[in-house]
Amino acid sequence: MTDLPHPLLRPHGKDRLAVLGETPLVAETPEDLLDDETTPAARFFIRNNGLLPQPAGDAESWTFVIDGEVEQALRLSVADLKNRFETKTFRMVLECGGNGRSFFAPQAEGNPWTNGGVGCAEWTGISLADVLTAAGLKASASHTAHYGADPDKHGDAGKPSISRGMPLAKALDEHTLLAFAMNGEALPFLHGGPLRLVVPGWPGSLSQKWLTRIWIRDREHDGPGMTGLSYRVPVQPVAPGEEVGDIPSQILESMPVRSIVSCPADGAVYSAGTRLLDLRGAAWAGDDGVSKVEVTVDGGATWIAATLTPPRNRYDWTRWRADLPLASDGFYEVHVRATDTRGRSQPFRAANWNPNGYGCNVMHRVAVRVG
Ligand SMILES: Nc1nc2c(c(=O)[nH]1)N[C@H]1C(S)=C(S)[C@@H](COP(=O)(O)O)O[C@H]1N2
Ligand SMILES: [Mo]
Repeated sequence: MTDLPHPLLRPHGKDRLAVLGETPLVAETPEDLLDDETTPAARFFIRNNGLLPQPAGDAESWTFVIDGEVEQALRLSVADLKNRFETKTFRMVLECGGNGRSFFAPQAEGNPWTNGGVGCAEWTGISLADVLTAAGLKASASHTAHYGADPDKHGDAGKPSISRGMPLAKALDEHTLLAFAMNGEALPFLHGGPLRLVVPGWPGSLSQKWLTRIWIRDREHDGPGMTGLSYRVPVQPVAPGEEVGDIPSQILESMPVRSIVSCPADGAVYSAGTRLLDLRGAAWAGDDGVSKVEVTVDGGATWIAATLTPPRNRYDWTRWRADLPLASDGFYEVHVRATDTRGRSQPFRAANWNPNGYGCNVMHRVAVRVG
């Protein structure tokens, strides 16, 4: 890891993210760059499945349609959204469904995310629910299907790079936003500006960027990213590396509980005689809340409870800090684990291996040296 941003990221004003793929452009945020309470756009991870679309000339006149199982199809511009609906701002976690994938053994298919396919930004926009109400849902409406302006990875503008969808219940959650601003600024192009969906707590792939269409369907959507092994996990545990063959699979919905240490960075060195470490980080848990965060320096023999900052709103992450007393100089391995409001925590070793490597929430580890 160098200190300079990657040449492909510099034009977008990005900090030193780790590039996992150049075409499509994919980059994750090192854990120690997730030390801000609100992740700045410059430090927010990037995940593209296709090429970048043409940037919009005028953001206010960007339009998208809502059609399908609605009483009245609507075509709305960003200006229409701002004028006709109530604007809301929530700070919410967006996390790639494959975050943590690189910790699976054997290596699962796909981008080798460590812990940095995640960020927590303030998103401003309109509740999708309000626009669906304006269009009027037919009794047959059951799922959404999302489309964006980006061409697929071969440059074919006729083929969606990705097109996912969700059950109506998730679409009607007021936190599911049609977002046009991030951290108080117009939504950056790289993050889907002028308009994107933000579907917090579920795989980031639902949060369609450069949004052009929401098709309301009478069944689960079957676009690219919905079928085969995409965003699906086997309904029963499989052996690591096993061919899943005919084992049925289910779509990944709420993301599992996860936590990171954002300070110190892995490999940090403290001066001899340091007897107290100030540890801090973040924790989040899909649709659920975080009930506790704990750290250990003895491989789990003893745990120290962290102090939590309450989230601002549902889907916000929980920032934590912990004072770690040290008996002597030496080498310390810190592991952090969070527990969600349903009592589920994180494993020391990646569990629930699946072919495309979703939902790995193994504990984050940082090693530090004192003296
Ligand atoms: N149009 C479009 N939207 C998209 C994608 C994409 O490739 N094209 N990638 C999805 C995935 S897999 C993720 S994890 C998030 C990443 O959002 P970000 O790049 O703003 O971090 O966008 C989602 N929305
Ligand atoms: Mo993703």
